[in-house]
Amino acid sequence: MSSHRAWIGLGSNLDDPRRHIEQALEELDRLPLTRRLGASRCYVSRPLGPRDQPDFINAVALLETRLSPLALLDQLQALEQRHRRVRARRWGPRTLDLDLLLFDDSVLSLPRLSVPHPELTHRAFVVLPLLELAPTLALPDGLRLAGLAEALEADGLAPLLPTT
Ligand code: ROI
Repeated sequence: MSSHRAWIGLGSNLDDPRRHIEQALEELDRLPLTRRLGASRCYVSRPLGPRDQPDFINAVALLETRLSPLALLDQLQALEQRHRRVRARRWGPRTLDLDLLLFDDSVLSLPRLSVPHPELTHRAFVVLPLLELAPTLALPDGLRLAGLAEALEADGLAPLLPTT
């Protein structure tokens, strides 16, 4: 079975968000047939969508996995459930959101899964953590993420200082 590189976006804005993100980063490393190769810092970001909700903590992780994209998606959704994710309303607050952002250079358009993540290029809280980990990263169509960063920078995003 060949191994793949998968980029995961993490987000949380409920119930001690930083703890959810840090715990999820460890859990990603324990998924079957998977190890975590890296993670960005945690960033605090203003909510996109409805503004009457707490700020988010966002981060990005790079995995090496021998799971297929859909098997990985199943694992990510099970992990979200273990954090008692509740989908009270569309674009509302959540304890843990895990998005499969990129999977090798795959382009997938399946009922359950679109890769690259369709909103990826519009979201500073995804693009800037990705660039922190991989400054030369490009999308399957060749678009370099570094070229997007400037337009997104005014977006209310700041890295958190590490806790000791
Ligand atoms: N806003 C921010 N800043 N970060 C997120 O992870 C995030 N996730 C979402 C919505 C509600 C769209 N807004 C977000 O799903």
